[in-house]
Amino acid sequence: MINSKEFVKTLRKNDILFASGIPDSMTKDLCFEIEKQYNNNHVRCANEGSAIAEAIGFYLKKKKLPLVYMQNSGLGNAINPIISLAHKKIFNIPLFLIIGWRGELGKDIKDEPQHIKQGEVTKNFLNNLDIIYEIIDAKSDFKKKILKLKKISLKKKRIVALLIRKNSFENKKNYKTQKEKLPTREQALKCLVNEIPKNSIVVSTTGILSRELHEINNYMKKINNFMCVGGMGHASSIASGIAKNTKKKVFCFDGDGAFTMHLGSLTTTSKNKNLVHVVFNNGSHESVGGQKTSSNGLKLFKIASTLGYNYHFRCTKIDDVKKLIKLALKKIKVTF
Ligand SMILES: Cc1ncc(C[n+]2csc(CCOP(=O)(O)OP(=O)(O)O)c2C)c(N)n1
Repeated sequence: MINSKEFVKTLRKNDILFASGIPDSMTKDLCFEIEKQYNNNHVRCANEGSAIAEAIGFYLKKKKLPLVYMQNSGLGNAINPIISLAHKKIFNIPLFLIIGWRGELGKDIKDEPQHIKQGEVTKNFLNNLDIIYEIIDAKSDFKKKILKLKKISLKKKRIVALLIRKNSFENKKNYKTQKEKLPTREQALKCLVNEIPKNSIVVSTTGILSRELHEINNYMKKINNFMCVGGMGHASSIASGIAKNTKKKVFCFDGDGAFTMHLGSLTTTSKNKNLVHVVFNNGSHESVGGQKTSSNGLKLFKIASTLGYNYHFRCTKIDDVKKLIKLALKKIKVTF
């Protein structure tokens, strides 16, 4: 397996001195190492499109090759600035991408349904985008591949990528970013499910939250749940689409990373009087390793208020979760 420290050192030795991205579970150790070694030259982004844009900005000013890391599910967000800006037929901006290849199926490799189609089309995506790529696995000579791609990228001003297979990197560390002593997400979920009416519609976010909620609902048999297993950041808009077509209260259980990913959509979700939007703010992308979110430290309820939510509360204790969800159930305006 590849040692992340060595890998990032190699990137830096190759004069790749800026990094931006969104973390991925397959490369979690690598993502932490990038944060550590790039330090002030690393930007935690809201979504993969912004990560590409930050890198474009870096290149415009420094004329040096930037690094952008993401999971292949993030390619959807990244494609717009890639194909409409950085591509060789427009501004010809060299970028070095690292892409975690979820959904690559093989003899011994399985993955979740939301990754399968994406995994199948990832190589075609890269080909169609004219991105020159190399595949990395646990045994790859990564130093050679990084050097080769760097040379091509700078010489031809091309976007290049390393497509990372499952189990290529050592993923050894168990990180915790949460400072406050908060209840667990599972405790808070149980409390919410307990308090809301039977058959409530709940749209839940991408990652472990949906899995936990699914398990809770398996024995409580209480809610009508749509799990937004892919399309990270769109759970609240799906809830909004449902809320417009029912008089019942509709709940969205969101993560802070997902909430931040398409934050602008709050300007439309906040227009539903019957929406109750709950964000589990652990300051991190916990489902993929616990890397800090770009919104870490911000007061999300204030953002929600500015973007149109009439009632907005923050709570840190289970008793308050209980009190506030009871209150939210009585409100006839949009609640965060
Ligand atoms: C577009 C996209 N980018 C990245 C991912 C990988 N991913 C899955 S869950 C997750 C973290 C979500 O973080 P947050 O919303 O804060 O919830 P938490 O994991 O902390 O519960 C990420 C980055 C993805 N599924 N889709």
